[in-house]
Amino acid sequence: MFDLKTYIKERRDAVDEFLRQHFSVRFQPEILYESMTYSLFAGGKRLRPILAIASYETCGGEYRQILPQAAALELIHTYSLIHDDLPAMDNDDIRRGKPTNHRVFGEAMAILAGDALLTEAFYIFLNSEHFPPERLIEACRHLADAAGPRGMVGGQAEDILSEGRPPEPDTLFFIHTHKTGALISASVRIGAILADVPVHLRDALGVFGDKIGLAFQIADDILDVTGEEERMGKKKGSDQRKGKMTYPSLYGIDRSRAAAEELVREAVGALRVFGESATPLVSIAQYIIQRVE
Ligand code: GRG
Repeated sequence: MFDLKTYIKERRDAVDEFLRQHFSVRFQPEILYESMTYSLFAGGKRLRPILAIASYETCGGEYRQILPQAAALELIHTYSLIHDDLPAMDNDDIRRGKPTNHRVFGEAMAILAGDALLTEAFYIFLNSEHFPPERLIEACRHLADAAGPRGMVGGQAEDILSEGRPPEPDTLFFIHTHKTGALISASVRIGAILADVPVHLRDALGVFGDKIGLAFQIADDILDVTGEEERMGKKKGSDQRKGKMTYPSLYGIDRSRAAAEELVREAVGALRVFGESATPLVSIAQYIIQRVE
């Protein structure tokens, strides 16, 4: 019987071990190193690396081979959280249950820690001998596209521009699919690209990634209204305080929940072609809408 908890723990430990190994070599200035590793090892779920690994395994790969690329995704995610918490953006004091990076290291160092995590991610991603260069470049191009202006940064920009405006379906969809969905979807796609599966299988995983990316952010919107602060490691109600466009603000909690569930059903449907080998991805998709943190 497949056990999601054990599956996640094993892969999460492997990603953490890779990251610890990589950051065992300290660098100067010491404070930059401390600032980067403070947020990186603050207790994130490692969802994006685990998705890349699960996608790669669904395509028949051995997960240790993709650890550098999976770890790189976590660096990009962590950079985005550090910058998102800055006073000029969401101005948050608590993240992952701890004071935010700029509250500990100051704004300048938090900005630089984010910049450094973003660039180091590409160093780690490409500094791997397991995959043929052309495959690695294709996956890396995909990652850059998802993290940059046509992906996460574009979504974050629209999120900030939309603060205080009445919620509106197209803008809300744009924000969620770009700000959060793009990197989640890219994590799944990168697993498929590196495993070098035929286009129809890649496309199936692409559909899965797009749908769970949006479902994840809808679940996050719902948690911001209904979640337990202690388990989430942050204050709830912040979306409403900041006048953010969210699914609950436009559709209410029940319709938002139904939308997330429908997206996960469609996502799981797209994986039928893989049969049993997609079991971990299917379980992760279901966990995404049931999670409490
Ligand atoms: C600053 C360029 C830039 C982008 C920021 C990801 C993002 C874009 C903002 C984060 C704002 C936010 C809290 C969004 C909600 C969904 C989300 C991405 C939550 C954090 O991801 P988890 O739950 O966090 O995977 P952990 O801590 O487990 O890694």
